[in-house]
Amino acid sequence: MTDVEKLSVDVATVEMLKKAQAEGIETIFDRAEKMKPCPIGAEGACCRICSQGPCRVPPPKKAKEGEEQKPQAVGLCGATAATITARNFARMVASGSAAHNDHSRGTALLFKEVAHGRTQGYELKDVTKLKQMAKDFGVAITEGEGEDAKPRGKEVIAQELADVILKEFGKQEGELINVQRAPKKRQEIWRKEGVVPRGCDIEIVELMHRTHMGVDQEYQNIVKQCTRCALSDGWGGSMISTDLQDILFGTPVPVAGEINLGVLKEDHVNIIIHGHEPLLPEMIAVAVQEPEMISYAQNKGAKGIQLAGMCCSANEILMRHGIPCAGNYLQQELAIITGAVDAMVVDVQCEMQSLANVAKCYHTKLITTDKRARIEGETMHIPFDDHHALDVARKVVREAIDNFPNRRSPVLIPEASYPTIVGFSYETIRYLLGGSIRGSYYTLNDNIIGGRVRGVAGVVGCNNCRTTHDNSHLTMIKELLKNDVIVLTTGCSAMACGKVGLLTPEAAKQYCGEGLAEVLETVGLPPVLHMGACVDNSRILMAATACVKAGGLGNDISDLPAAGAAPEWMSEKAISIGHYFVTSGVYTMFGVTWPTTGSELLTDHLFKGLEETYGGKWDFEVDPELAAKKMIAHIDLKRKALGIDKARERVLYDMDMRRQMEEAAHAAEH
Ligand code: XCC
Repeated sequence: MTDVEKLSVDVATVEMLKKAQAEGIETIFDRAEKMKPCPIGAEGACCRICSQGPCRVPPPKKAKEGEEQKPQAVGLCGATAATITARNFARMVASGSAAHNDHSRGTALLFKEVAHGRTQGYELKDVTKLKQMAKDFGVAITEGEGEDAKPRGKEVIAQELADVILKEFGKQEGELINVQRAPKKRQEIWRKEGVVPRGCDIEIVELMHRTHMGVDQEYQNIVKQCTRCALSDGWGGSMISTDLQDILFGTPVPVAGEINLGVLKEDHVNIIIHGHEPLLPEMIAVAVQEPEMISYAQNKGAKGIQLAGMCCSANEILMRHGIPCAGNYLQQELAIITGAVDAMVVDVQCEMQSLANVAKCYHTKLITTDKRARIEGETMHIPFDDHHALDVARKVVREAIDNFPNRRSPVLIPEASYPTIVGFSYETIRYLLGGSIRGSYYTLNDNIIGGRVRGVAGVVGCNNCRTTHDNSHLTMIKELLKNDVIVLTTGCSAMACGKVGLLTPEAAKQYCGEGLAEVLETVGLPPVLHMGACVDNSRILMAATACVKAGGLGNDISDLPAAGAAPEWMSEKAISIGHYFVTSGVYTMFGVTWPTTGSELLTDHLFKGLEETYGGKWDFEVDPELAAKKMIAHIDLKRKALGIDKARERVLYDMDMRRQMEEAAHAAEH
């Protein structure tokens, strides 16, 4: 029997795994034990893009002394390991970008309907951001110019903006408009390399075409199209969806929340929303607060309705409304195993198919809501419809309430949950650092230059059942904080942090080096800033750009003392995200496993070659502490290149230490 204590560092997860074991419920952790990953596929060295294979081309065993080294095999068509692994890597980028860009298209279509007043329940909430975005996209916010200019109505601006934005998806030539937000030097690099994305869709289609049998067979050229495609995600689809969601649902500001399975309530109707798109969750959040709905729940014997999130849908409603988060990716089955979840409502991405089986063992209704994402088995489908979104939300909530009396197995909700402060949009960080009038990232830069803050790290991404749940995130982040590196986070990593209290201002003193703690305590910020969901990694790009523009730290993202990481990544989206960070100039560290080890050539190109062009590069390290140390070493290299390495030495020695050093020097002289 598996020792469940070793599977996760999260107490709630371990408690639920024990319950699962006692009740004979199989989870992803059990399946991971039974099924080992295919070693050839794991290296990216299996080609199955035509029916003559699959061809396997793993690196040959090292020859013994005196024996001749066998060459690495090629596929039946002659495709080399470099081409095969590059194609596999590329298809991960394509799928990951597709997930974000399609999410974004959905948001843009909703935005258009809201602008025309054809939806139910939605409104244009953040008009300041609407106007800012309109300016960026060349949409006039006034009628006429100069002194005679009259303001245009928000609906008119939004209607025009929606049309411009929707064109970004199908654009065939030119450049994605958001590319202009990047530092000038970065734009020049992209243009020189010919990797500026033309549209959100075309880059994905072209990448799929190029990786078809017998098309692009030069790994560097395939990676080049990966770059265009990934940039169409980060600076395209993801950034557009973040901005539009802010306009529709409000730009996040710091709000208190709570994270972990302990947020579920035994005497309440518990509804979990799980997935990525906040469109329906926003309406469910409204429906559960309606007095008729609450009294309907009370009529069924519940004290009220508890809404909680899971995965990135959770991040979306947590940071905008403070709605509690039940957990991250590896906790989805476990939430149902509490026996207290009356409905789990899913949209798209990261929903395990096994949920249907687990739900069947309890009373939980598994409700799919997106036409693109149905789950086989005893599930219910209530399709999202933006024209009647609130009615759909009410229907979902009523299903959950009706299911409350059907609870059968003993309910066990772990006590664990932790208060958090979340909602650090890029705008909020600017405001908190610089005040409302002089809002600027310069304060952060100033502290980096002065050495109190050593650098910035974005630690993001998934959980992965091939490594101890949450452990790599937390080990890496604690090591960074100890070394005065402030951490920005999104996705499941953010939740791992929340569960142990890293998202509270009080954590600064406990976990940070002296310099960072001092800065954070002055401004009252937590040491790890929760910036949102997967698509909100675009907020990190904007924050990095703002640092560059604030001055003093070079003139491109690649000059910043910064690094990125996804220590427990598992989804294809993570590869797309990683690749747009690398080619935006960031040193990016991944953990658990690396999908191109089947080709040394390709791996070298990603880990070393790209740096010459983009100033950023991929890296891979399983040990999270060592990975953090490598990130810190990279940050120090950048500090040195900026000529600010000495400042840090000065800060690190306080008066006492300096006196001792002087005394020691004096003693040595005599
Ligand atoms: Fe999914 Fe976004 Fe990964 Fe978590 S972090 S496992 S993608 S929910 Ni983006």
